[in-house]
Amino acid sequence: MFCFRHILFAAVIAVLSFGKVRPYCYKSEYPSCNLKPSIQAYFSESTSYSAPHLLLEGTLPPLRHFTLCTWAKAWKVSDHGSFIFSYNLPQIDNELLVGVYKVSSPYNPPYGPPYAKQVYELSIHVYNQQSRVVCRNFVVGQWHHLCYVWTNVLGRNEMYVDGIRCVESTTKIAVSYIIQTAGTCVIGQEQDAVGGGFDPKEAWIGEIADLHIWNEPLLPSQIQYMSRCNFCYPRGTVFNWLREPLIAKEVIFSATDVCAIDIQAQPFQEPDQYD
Ligand SMILES: [Ca+2]
Repeated sequence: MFCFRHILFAAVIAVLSFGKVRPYCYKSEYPSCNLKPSIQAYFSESTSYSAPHLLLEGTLPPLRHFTLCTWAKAWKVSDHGSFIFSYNLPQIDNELLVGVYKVSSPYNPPYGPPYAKQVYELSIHVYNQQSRVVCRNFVVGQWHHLCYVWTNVLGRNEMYVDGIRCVESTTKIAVSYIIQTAGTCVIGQEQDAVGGGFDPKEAWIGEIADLHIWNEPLLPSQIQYMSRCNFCYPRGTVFNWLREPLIAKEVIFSATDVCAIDIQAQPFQEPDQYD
């Protein structure tokens, strides 16, 4: 016959068992586990000045800080910049813009011998002020987890490839600025007008999956965690991939192979950043 003590004991056992089988989470306040990236968007090379792109129907709230993270595979990167996410206001070009640049000149690092491989830079614009930084583990034709972090506190910003911060110093931008709301978000093209003014030389050519934006600077440990495909991390607080209404023009959606391998069976290995 059950009594209160039996019920309490069963409840304790149930809680302990549940704790054992739950996937590992970065923090207990992030209960959204098993959110494996499922859909990727493919942006083909185009000579058109209007496509391909995703136009979001929503806007961003005012932002004193942000973190934008996405999985991205580039098939070609331009020395004009290949842009992933563009946010424009009628009166302000490049209110928030992130992308990747091909460095056209030979790269001489501040220490060590000249770098022989093709080098790429990640780039953030806020309020049309730009910060670029060399990220030596970025490679064309491979999936990478890219993160862009900016705060208006002294205009600090950081960029990450596969959970590793691009180590050279960045330019402080948009000190004390608050990114304005009521702008227009475009994925895969760089706006020079609201919702348009695209240039094919600045388009993203490749795949994008699981793009999220948070209204806070995430910690390096959180970013590294996300880059490891543990499928249990906070979703974007101000933009959540394919959860917002959008208009797609000449973009091909398909199931993604990002994080297709169970990372628990494939221990994470840091890319060799200094080879
Ligand atoms: Ca622009």
